[in-house]
Amino acid sequence: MRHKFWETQPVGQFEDTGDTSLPEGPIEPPTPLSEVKQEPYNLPNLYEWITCDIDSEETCAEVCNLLNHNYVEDDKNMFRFAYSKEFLRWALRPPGYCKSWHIGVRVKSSKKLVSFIAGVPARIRVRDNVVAMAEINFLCVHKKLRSKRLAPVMIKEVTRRVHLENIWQAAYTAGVVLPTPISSCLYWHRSLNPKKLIDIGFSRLGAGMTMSRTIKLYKLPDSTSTPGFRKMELHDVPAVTRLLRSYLNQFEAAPDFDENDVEHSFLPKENVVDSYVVESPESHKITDFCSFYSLPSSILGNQKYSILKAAHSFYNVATETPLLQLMNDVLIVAKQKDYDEFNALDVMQNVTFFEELKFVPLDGNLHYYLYNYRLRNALKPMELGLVLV
Ligand code: NHW
Ligand code: MG
Repeated sequence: MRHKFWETQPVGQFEDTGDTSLPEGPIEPPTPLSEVKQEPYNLPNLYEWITCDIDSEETCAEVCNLLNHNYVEDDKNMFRFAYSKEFLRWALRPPGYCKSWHIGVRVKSSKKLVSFIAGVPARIRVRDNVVAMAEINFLCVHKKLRSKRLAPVMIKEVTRRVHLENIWQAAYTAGVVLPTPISSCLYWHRSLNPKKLIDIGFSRLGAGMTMSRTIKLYKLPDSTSTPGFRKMELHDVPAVTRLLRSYLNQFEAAPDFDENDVEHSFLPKENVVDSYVVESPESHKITDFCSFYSLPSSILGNQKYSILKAAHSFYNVATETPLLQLMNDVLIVAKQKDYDEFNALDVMQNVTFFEELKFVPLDGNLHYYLYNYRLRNALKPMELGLVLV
């Protein structure tokens, strides 16, 4: 398949796959800042660029509204991601975030928001190198403007604005195959509320299973089992940062978190992100950590239910508690918080608990990409220590 846009970009090209003579690292060197294009790319005449002020209640609601009607759907168009304003604010304002990387396109006459793309800064270690990157997310073009080559303009504009901050690499994920994934991962899913999931057509009764046997199969204990398992608090930030840094070291690509990042990304926020630690009852040391973020979907065209509450596994570190037991406790708290399902990618050590904890694979991959950074060969999901929201 030809990729008229992506073939022009500094990304791994399909024909170079397996060419071990090419070096790892940046594909193109940085351009002198004075040579970075100063004006925005051209848009068709009816449209204009805006920088979206996510602090503004009104603008944040507009972005949410665009995404909630036009963002990612499943392949049968039964569900569509439904981001909350609180979630967007959290995802788009990490330490050091850049307002100019929150980019919208409006219709000049009506001021209607019709497209969005966002970047946030992140330090990502790839093998031995910590690289300043942008994480790109929330690329969305209104359904009525699809297939008109607006997406490449959005991507070029965010690239330009990232370059203006002297950053030359980016990381992103997508369900579609583009040149060229650094890794291709699978989502696994664990039913928490099987009756609802079956009622809305998300899952089906297994062969020879009744509803009551299914409910029994997925039943979880009422309370967690690990002594010292509790919600993460502000004073845990240094200990959690140490746990994460030493754990993530083993992966080929992973974020380089500092305490500011950890406070922002993991301190619990109602309906956005939840994190738990295990504090040893004897030594009071923080020995284990686990977290998930909240990403509901709208259920399209169902009379009885409108929202599917999904928890997504984020980062987990087990040093004393077995990972399986820690994740079982996470499932228990997710169930207590009324989530309908729990999702996890097959990254890091997640495959070690999937079967035992009754996860099943979903169809469709999530592909990881780097912009302007070549890897000699694709990574196995278990070599990847990176989860983007
Ligand atoms: S993935 C979620 C993307 N969003 C959705 O799926 C929402 C629903 N879909 C849409 O809104 C997470 C549209 O279908 C979109 C495409 C906007 C997806 N990534 O305008 P045209 C992210 O947000 C290429 C990258 O006609 P359209 C990550 C496609 O291959 N490229 O299509 C975002 C083709 O190029 P090709 C994608 O359907 C990462 C061209 O766009 C893509 O009206 C962005 C067609 O454009 C995707 N998900 O709009 C990259 N989907 O070469 C960041 C399609 O094949 C790179 N395309 O001809 C780094 C930048 C920063 C660098 C800094 C140094
Ligand atoms: Mg288009």
